[in-house]
Amino acid sequence: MLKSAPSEIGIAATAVAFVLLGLCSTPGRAEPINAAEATAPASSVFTPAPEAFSEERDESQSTGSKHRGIEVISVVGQSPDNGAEDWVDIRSQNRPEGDGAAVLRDIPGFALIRQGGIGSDPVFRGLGGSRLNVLIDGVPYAGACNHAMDPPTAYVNPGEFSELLILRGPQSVRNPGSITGSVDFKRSPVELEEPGAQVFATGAVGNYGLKEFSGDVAVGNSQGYLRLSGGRDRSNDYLDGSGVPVFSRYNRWNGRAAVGWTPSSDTLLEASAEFSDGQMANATIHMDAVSLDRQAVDLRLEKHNLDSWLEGVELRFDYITVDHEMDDFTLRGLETPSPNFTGPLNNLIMGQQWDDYAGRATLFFEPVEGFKVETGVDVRSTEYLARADSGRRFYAAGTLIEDDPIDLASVPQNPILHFINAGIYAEARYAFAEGDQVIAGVRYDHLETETGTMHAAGETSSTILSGSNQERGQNLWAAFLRYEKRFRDYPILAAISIGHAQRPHDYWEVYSYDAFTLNAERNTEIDAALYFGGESWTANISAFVSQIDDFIITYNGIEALNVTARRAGAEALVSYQILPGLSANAELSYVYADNVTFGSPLAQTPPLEGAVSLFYQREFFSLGFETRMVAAQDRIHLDYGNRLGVDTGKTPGFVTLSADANISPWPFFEIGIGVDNLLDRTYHEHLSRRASPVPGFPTSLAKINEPGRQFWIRISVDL
Ligand SMILES: [Cu+2]
Repeated sequence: MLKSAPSEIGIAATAVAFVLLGLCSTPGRAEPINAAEATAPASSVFTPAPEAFSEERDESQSTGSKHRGIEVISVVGQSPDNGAEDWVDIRSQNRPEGDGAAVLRDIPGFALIRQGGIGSDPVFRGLGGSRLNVLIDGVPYAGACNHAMDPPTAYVNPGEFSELLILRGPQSVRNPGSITGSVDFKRSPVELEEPGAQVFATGAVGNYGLKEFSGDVAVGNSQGYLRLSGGRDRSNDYLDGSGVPVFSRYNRWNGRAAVGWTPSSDTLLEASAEFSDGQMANATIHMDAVSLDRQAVDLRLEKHNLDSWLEGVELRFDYITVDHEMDDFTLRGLETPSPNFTGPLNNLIMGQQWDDYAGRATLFFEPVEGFKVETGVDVRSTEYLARADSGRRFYAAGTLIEDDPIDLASVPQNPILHFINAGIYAEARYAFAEGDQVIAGVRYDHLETETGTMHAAGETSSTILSGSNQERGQNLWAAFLRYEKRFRDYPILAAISIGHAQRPHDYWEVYSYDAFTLNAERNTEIDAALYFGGESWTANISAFVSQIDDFIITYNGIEALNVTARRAGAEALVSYQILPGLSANAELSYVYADNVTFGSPLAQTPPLEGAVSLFYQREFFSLGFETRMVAAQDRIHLDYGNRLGVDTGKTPGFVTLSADANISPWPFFEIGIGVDNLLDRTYHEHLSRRASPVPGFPTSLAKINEPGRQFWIRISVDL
């Protein structure tokens, strides 16, 4: 309907002109104000202060500005703690949620690698997998599938989480191996002074049979609570912009129960259990996820305000087990032989189990005012087991004469890999002048890797991997130093840091790429960030340069090797309040990366990307409009990549449009309607995985095309 190029260019040009008009008309209009006094108008997608964020949430949300569906929140006016940590309000996202990766997609610097309708791999500044630490409410997550069908974000049902903490680069040592940074999906704390309830529920429907529901209910009083949360999502196969179906159907559910005891306002003892499962069609390999059966237990004790010098103590224990199965017949159906067919038809099922035990103890000190220390120890045991079975049906002239059915349950689990990691760290921050602080940390980990007998191709081959039946101990270090300055006469917060982090081989590299002997990656990175919060203008700009020694790359899908990588890049988000209630936002992110060892571009680097959006809000009504512009990527290294994907060719650029409208007649209720890919463009992301043939689906696709035009409606209730 709206498929003609002129209309697309016209709309995009109007949006760009709108922003440029704003850029040109008010040079230097942002009159310097005292940073401490900058409140509501000082806005950015991110806020750097978690404590202030929770307490001042209502005020900071009233800025009336959104970018790509995420609430724009005051930054410079917040409390000076934790300056370079970025916080995002997940609950402000007024669109279908998908999983955790879909939340990250809208944040500058993040890209997704799609493999179907859900379960995309998040990538930050071109690096994903275990180079991006993903935590779910403080618990580090990995995944069970050796094809990475279940990245950590696949275990996030966004409706249950309220905030997202983003750390760029190796700027924290709370967790090991933060090569490109970390993200932590946080649940909202239960705060019930009087007997009562906290309720958040959301539901969305959309094209392609999309149905989502999630809820989070806590009942209790000042002494404790019971919290129940969970959700259910499903979708049929989507169509790309040309109407071609992409094998991408999924359904999944999760449920969690938590009991909390809060005998005082600074004490929390909580126990929780979570269950989830799902099925996901996968358009990138010859199998689909048919089971992702997870059970998780979390126990935590938090006690704060203990003493004048000992601020608090936190103890955590976590257990996660995932039983994953993937096969080539449940979702795509058994192959039907032609009437005269004679011969065998084979089927395959693979199972992988991931068992994770993690414990940590953290102490918080404030020996003198302005000097805060956090120190902790953590131990984590991660074990993988695998098995596979094949079935065979033999036909003579189209008639089944022999059937050897699949029976995975009768195949014993093979313990293939066991990691045990013990770490100790300390982070300290010293505020030596109003708003100025130095933050530093150091961390040491000892990792033991023990392998069993690992067979190639996920236990389907008799070939034994060279890394089998071995033991290896590695000592790994991380450290960083950051300086933050809040200017007194200008609403500016600036930060610069140098950091180092080391990451050993992960499960996927050891098992799928036989990379047991590879060296650990060592990233040394300089990061800079600048937040500006004027009356009309706000900006959030971050940049980095990095060298990664012994960076692990893959070749041709079977081999992995260490190289030297150099990267530099930046993300910028600029927002301008054109009129009361009307704001424009512009965003840009870029990474330039080289494989120094090969003298080539670093494979799997995302292209230059920008977005321009307009947001209008009047009383209980709001409208948003966005243009996303992605440049072509011709800096490739053919057949090289990482465990998530390889470069298969250059990718053209594209432009997509989306729009949404929201009505919130009462503060606790919101209904939104929207359309993504408004012009029904056919396109794929550069980091898309290679498409795999699926019976009954067009075989012409080389890469996984993104969904075509999709309408959606979403209702949310927050009591
Ligand atoms: Cu799998």
